[in-house]
Amino acid sequence: MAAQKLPSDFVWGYATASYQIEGSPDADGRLPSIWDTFSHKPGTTKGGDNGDVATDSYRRWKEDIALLTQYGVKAYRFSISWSRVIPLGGRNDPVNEAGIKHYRNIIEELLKNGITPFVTLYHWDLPQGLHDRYGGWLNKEEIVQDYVNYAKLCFTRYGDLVKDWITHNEPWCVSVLGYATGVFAPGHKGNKEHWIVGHNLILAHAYAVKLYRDEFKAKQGGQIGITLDLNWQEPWDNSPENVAAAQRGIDFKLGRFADPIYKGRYPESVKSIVGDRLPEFTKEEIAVVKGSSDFFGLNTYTTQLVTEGGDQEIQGNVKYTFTRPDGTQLGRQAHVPWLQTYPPGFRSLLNYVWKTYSKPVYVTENGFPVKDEHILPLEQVVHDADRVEYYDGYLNALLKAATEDGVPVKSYFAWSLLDNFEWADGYEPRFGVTYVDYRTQKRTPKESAEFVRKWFAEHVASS
Ligand code: GBH
Repeated sequence: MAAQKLPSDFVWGYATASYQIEGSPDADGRLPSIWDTFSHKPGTTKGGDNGDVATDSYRRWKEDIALLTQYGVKAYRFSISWSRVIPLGGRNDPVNEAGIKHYRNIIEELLKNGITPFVTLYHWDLPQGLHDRYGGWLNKEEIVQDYVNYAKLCFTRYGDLVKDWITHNEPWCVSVLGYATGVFAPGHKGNKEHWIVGHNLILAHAYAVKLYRDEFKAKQGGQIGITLDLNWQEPWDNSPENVAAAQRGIDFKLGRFADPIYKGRYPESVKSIVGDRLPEFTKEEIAVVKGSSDFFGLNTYTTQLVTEGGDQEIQGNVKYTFTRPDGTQLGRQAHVPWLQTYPPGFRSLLNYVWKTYSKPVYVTENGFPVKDEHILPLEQVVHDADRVEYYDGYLNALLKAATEDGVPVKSYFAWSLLDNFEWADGYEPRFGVTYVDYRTQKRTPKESAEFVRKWFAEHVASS
């Protein structure tokens, strides 16, 4: 029997995000986003790094698309910098034609090369103007209208060519890391604001989807959804407390966004712990929120072993570890402390998402930063065996979920096309299948790029 394959319409490629690759923060009328402000504040990022230059992709975008072509991809997921197309951000602020043209050029060049654009509207770079004017994501009345206005501009200007839209990337990171732990922009801390921000992100998403469905979908024929993040949470052992803890951990990380969007309500475990700090949806709002995603966009990198206990409300009062009961580690350690390679967890997660939310699953990010890659000589960096091992494991887990378990997985976007600005961790962790020399901006493919190309050539059925 021939090996099982993914269907011929399976979509694969690489993902990036505007602030992590573009640089040129002042070019052609762009104004600052909250990430410009945050990363320029001392003590916020490793080594004081910021996105001022990044991979210089605002200027080198054609070179980047040539890499995508060389890597044989079918699709490319990138995000639009809101601050380039509406520099001050708001519905009564001027739109910036130069910024609009930039993404139009990229979209046209992708299509010319047979690459399908998957466009993320919001990958964390809120125009600073909106944060200053009314508190940004904290202000429901204003931010929902301004976000919908921004989305409308994108649908209007690009929707003839773009058929796959993602409203938000990882609202958990925006709310929890931005407003609870404060390690991401805008750097707020506390246990109340992040529930408000998360709630407003859901509403902004839902009203943008409603607009797309009411005014664009029939004519443009595309789809629109949201990307949520979850690293699989596996009970540390099969004790009932730890099994329950893992589910509660999943509710706090994923369910707090996915349950309203796919089922029309917050999880009970979240409601009972958070109480009246959790905002409520009105009847009209929840009617818009429920069912507001055509697919399930999923970013995932690793698996955590979960035990009951701890006082971290943001993670549902559970504890995470990579150390198994027998003292061994779950998998290979990446450069970042939060990531170990564990393909079976990916397969479990894909099954969980499909079983729980019954939507086709688009994997929109998955990848691995090799330990110490930033200090290795280039001759060694290009032999990125640990990254190849990771993709080999995760892609075969996806294949099994799709062909043996029957999960309708529709896409796989590896993170990332290039090494890039890894937020608060600066330029040290390198997630790219392409090495970037940050002094010269020279791009060099690593072996993983060829591995991924070949894997899909062999595992997607020909049409
Ligand atoms: C994704 O975030 C992002 O979408 C992408 O931009 C990013 O470059 C990529 O993954 C790789 O990280 O403060 O304890 O949460 C993944 C979520 C958020 C996981 C930050 C690690 C840092 C540790 N990441 N988090 S913590």
